[in-house]
Amino acid sequence: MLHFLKLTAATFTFGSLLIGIANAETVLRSADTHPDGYPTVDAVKYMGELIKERTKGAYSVEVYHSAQLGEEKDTIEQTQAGVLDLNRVSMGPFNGIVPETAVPSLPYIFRSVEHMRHVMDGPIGEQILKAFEAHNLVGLAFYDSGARSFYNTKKDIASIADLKGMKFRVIQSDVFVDMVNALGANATPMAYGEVYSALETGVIDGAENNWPSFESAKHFEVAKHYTLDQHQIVPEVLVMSKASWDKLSPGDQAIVRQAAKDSVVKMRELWDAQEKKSRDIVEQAGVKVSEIDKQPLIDAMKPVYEKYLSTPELKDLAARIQATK
Ligand code: GTR
Repeated sequence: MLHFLKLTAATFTFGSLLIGIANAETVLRSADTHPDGYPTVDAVKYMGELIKERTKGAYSVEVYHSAQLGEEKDTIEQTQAGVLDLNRVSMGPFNGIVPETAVPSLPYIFRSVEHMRHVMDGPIGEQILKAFEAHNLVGLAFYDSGARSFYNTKKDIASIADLKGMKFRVIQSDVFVDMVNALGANATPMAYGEVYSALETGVIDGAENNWPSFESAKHFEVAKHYTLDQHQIVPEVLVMSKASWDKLSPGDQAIVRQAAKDSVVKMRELWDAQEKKSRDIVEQAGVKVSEIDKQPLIDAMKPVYEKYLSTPELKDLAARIQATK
């Protein structure tokens, strides 16, 4: 009785606290390779706040940034195995797992970041998110990653011929490997966390990425030549482990899905600002940016398209992306 009275008093006095105790909070663990403050990290944190608010404290999200839980290939496996609840990664490392992700990863498939946003926000994006389900994952949302371009420690690159024989690190994906090799350069697939020292020691001549990654991973300290070839506009993806998803009630699943979608809007604001900031930082640090005629690079991608658009379904997906205004 006394206990009951105490509890009742606590309900009045510490109502919100009691809700927290009654609905013991479940913390969803999320991985990201980028440092704290990077747009993807902040967007997932923002999603976590929305989830916490909308589930009345039953669920929250903890982002393990800076590759604390491992490199992307490892965290993908952990998410598939249900060891990790959420994961924000590039689509690149998914290319060998979810064949549909190879299509938006194809070089020059998107005409611009606006085109990519439009495609991924529509039915094509939904179709690709759904494709993760066959691989023990639930696709929640796509984030931005701007355009990826080559950078190197050796020289300014003014034409496709200058790329010949150069060694570039790429994401651990055959699409990326084939792209670099089709340009006459040599691809070295490697985990993101190893790139800085590989550039510094000369194991590779260069790598390729967007402005915020080039800047935040400090690659610009060693690679002073950036070529604006913008070969890929590969979206980032936020996935949930199917095992973690199945533990949620249908109502909470809807909350998580919506919070992920809402975080996309926030992410894009953060992204647009970060791209400008990062480009300024690297240019001020002495990085030389050069333009290049993209057409020869686009032409060189024909065999890569043929290889990855290997089924009528994948061909159709590519055609629908290209036909989207
Ligand atoms: C970044 C992307 C990361 C990671 C990295 C890489 O643009 O945001 O998730 O994939 O590229 O090149 O490994």
